[in-house]
Amino acid sequence: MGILNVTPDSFSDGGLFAATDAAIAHGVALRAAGADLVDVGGESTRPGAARVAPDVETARVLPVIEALSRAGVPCSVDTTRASVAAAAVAAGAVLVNDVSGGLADPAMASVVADTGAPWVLMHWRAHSATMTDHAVYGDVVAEVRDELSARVDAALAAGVAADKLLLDPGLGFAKRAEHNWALLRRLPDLHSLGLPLLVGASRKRFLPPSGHPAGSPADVRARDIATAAVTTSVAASDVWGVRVHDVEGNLQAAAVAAELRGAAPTDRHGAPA
Ligand code: PMM
Repeated sequence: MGILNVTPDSFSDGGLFAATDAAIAHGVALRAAGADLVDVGGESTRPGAARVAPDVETARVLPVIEALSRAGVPCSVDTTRASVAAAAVAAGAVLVNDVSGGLADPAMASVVADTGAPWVLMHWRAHSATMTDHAVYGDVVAEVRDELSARVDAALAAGVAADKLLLDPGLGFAKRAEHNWALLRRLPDLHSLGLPLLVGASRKRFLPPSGHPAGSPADVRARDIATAAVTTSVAASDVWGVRVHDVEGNLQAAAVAAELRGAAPTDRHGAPA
């Protein structure tokens, strides 16, 4: 899954792709680099970020999803809002990536059930403005697993089919570095929930290196190497996907994991080579 943040304040692309045309071009490039899905988001979830109005979020993502879908690029929508998810699926999005796991908007579950779209439930405790206050755990892996399990129960109760659900541990969301590492170390524990897993470590602050000024372009891009290392490791524990900025580098990392597992090599879009 390639990341396309259509947000002027995104920490990872510095707002470079905020303009719709540039965003569409970047989405096409992510697909050409081998992304199975391009994840289009219009609201920054950087720690401390303020929320944007629903109409601003919709105006950022809809034209991009429409254009990419028309061009044959499969898109997901990264949103916690039911109204944005509904409009995005109508515009062609094939999956709803909800970082709140359905907690932020009580209408999300029924919208997802109505559309029949697959739904990523990410582990989440609070909106970005206050999430660092919630980074308190006894056993982080057990708590994330239990809280995700509760979100699955809520989704099923709302009529979403079990085979449409995917889970994500939510690295960096209400989690300090030690929590992120514990989740990566014990990722197989989350397989006990019996659903496909998505992992989003790309360029996050807990990864090395930490030497550059925080948020500088060198700092952000340097973490692509550590991101690829994480991908090799999680691919070995059989995750469904990784959400990344550098599609090409992470495909190479996944290819290494496939060789080490003795799995059949796949082409860039996942079909047997
Ligand atoms: N991380 C971010 C945004 N959306 N979605 C999922 N499913 N998992 C994540 O870890 C995740 C996400 C924040 O990262 P970004 O600002 O680089 O997009």
